[in-house]
Amino acid sequence: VEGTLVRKHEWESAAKRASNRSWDKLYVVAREGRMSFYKDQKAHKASPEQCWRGETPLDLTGAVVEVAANYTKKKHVFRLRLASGAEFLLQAHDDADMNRWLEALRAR
Ligand code: I3P
Repeated sequence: VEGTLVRKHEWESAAKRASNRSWDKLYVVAREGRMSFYKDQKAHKASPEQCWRGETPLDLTGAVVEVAANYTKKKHVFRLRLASGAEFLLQAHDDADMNRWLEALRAR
């Protein structure tokens, strides 16, 4: 699954709040148990191995996704919690788009 999402990093690990907490609009590709972020679709096509800001792709093994019901500042936001304890909020385009991501990420 791939597409544009707006991302906020909330937790580095279960005990450490993320330091960079701004929302970033990114192109997201989830496949083969990994989630990678790119500046835009063009950047992904040009060099799929080179992620945004040199980030390492997220390991989705054991990851959990849920609608971020307690986050009320934005709509269509879901939470991604990794096995490492890291946590992200991801804002989809609309509810249908959010459900598409939730289904795809749960189906892995
Ligand atoms: C963050 C930015 C986020 C905000 C976050 C801020 O500041 O304003 O939008 O999260 O609040 O720290 P900066 O852009 O300077 O990094 P919300 O949109 O959820 O309020 P937070 O630290 O309370 O998470």
